[in-house]
Amino acid sequence: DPYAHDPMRHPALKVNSQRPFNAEPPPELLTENYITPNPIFFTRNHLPVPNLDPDTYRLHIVGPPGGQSLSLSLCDLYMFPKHEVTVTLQCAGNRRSEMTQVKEVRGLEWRTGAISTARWAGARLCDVLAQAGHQLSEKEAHVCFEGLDSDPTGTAYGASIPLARAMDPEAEVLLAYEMNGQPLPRDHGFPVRVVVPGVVGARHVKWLGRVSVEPEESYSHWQRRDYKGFSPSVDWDTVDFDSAPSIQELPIQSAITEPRDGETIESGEVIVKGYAWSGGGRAVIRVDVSLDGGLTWHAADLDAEKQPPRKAWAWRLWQLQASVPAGQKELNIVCKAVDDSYNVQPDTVAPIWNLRGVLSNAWHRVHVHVTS
Ligand code: MTE
Ligand code: MO
Repeated sequence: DPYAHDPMRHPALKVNSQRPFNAEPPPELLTENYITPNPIFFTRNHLPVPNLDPDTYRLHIVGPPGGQSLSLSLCDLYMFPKHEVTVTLQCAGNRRSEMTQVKEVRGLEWRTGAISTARWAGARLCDVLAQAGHQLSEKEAHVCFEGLDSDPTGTAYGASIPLARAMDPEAEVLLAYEMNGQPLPRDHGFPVRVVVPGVVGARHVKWLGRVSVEPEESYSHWQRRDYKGFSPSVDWDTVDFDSAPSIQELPIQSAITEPRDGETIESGEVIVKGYAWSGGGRAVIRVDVSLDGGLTWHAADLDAEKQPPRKAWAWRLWQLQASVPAGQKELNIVCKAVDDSYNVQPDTVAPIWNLRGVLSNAWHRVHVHVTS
């Protein structure tokens, strides 16, 4: 059993698949803290978790022609300036289960919890690439990452990002060795993972083994044959994966975490809670909440966390306190967020349905019963 040496997991996690391990925190735990505690941070593994020895671990950085390849130990990596940044990581498949309700899709049935936030620390990728002699001048280039997890044929998890993002110090791409002040937990990439602020989870390669600069995107399955969006009319017989760009920055997203769908609440007052986040460093400027299915709207209170302009890498938690008139039998609670480019979420799922169930960001709806 290649999964026999997987780590222990927190019992509160909702498991979507045991082997490989995929799990999300229950919604009310997810928004209890701005920073997600490591043990309940959602986990998305495609393969068994590798068991890596930090003393013999080496990160291979392929140098440019005429440059210098590097083989970095953990101690070598600690010698680079340590950079810290709070980043929300979201899987492209977050909220896929809502797409399944429209029509069958292929993928794990994530609810609203394939998203979490941590304070990451490590070396900046741009500093490490510069040390190897890489420069931004390489046109149309991509930085390819390979994990040390692999399938029975020896194929490793891989992904890539554009070199321009990797080399931009303001993009804050990290080779992270700490998560919330602790060494990375094994499920989250121990000892080193990539963190690409504002970009889909799939590019944040865990158990990082190799970094190279290439003229083309990574040839990995997950870069080329997965994590792409298509029209609702495209099916598995007609899909042409080469016709769509790989997902990098994610669209505006929000979801309600409390109350739960189907819950019974008391009349008088309701507190609605949730999260909102947008890709590419775009800040969330507003979250609208409706209690009547979208006829009328209230602006939710956003948390007071700082959102640096163009570098709003982390989510905003929000809440709305509203009165529920006596006699009201039910509430159709809806939320939708707006980012600082005034991007909005689509109102329904069907027009954004796609065969892989990615990019599911329609208005989130929760139905509750009211007792008096
Ligand atoms: N890196 C490796 N090496 N193997 C993987 O399976 N999964 C990716 C990414 N990096 C993956 C990986 C995907 S799809 C996501 S969403 C994130 O890791 C999840 O990171 P997490 O498990 O720390 O939440
Ligand atoms: Mo993912």
